[in-house]
Amino acid sequence: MIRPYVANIDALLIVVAPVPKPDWVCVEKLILNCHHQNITPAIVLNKIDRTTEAEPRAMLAPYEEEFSTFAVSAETGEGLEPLRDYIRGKLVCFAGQSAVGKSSLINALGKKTLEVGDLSKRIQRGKNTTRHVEIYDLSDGRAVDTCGFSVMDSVDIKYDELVYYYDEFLAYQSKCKYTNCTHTKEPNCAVKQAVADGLLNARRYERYVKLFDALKETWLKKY
Ligand SMILES: Nc1nc2c(ncn2[C@@H]2O[C@H](COP(=O)(O)OP(=O)(O)OP(=O)(O)O)[C@@H](O)[C@H]2O)c(=O)[nH]1
Ligand SMILES: [Mg+2]
Ligand SMILES: [Zn+2]
Repeated sequence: MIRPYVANIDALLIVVAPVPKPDWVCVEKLILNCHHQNITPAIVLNKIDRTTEAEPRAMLAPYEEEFSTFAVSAETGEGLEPLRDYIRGKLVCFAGQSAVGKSSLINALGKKTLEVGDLSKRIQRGKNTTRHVEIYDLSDGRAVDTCGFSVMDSVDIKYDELVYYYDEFLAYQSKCKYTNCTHTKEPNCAVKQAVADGLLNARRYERYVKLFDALKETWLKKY
């Protein structure tokens, strides 16, 4: 993978947290890159000690049908056992925004002492504490710590090319009314129909629309 720059991993653990505010576009982009490279993604919601009881389920719901998901706290140790089991015998890579707790999770899982950083008080953003990629031995597996993404990282997929990342849409789009259908707001869209008929994964389609809108907005702002 190019970002993070890693190879030969068994799974990419995409870490999100209630703070900093999750960048779901970044998450989706990582999922698409995994798909592209044949890497299994999993979603880890960290800092559940900072959430209400209902929040973890709500945040992970769009993903749990397709991927392994974990709700954990590196701080309290809550929920770490299933994650430990998942990592057993694997080389996994932690990725995600700065300050979601990637290094903290590796510390919690392996009793290591990686440097962890604070969030800046004013803007609640990470400070990019981890500056290099390194593999750590956990008791039963290995984990790669990576540098966090910051909100400034631009999304480099052009919105009208996004659809090519969703291979399974291709089978339907020739039947859309408009040849340049984006499968978002157009009438008589065969992709939308396939979602309604249960032929395409609805959660994945919803994330496509969300990412499409976000990419379009950034694109229009930029040009
Ligand atoms: N409340 C709470 N805070 C946590 C938890 N895990 C990590 N933190 C805090 O979140 C902050 C960032 O943790 P790091 O482990 O440095 O985050 P990171 O993802 O490695 O960040 P970068 O290296 O910058 O990409 C630190 O202040 C941690 O103490 C958790 O489970 N609960
Ligand atoms: Mg770190
Ligand atoms: Zn369409």
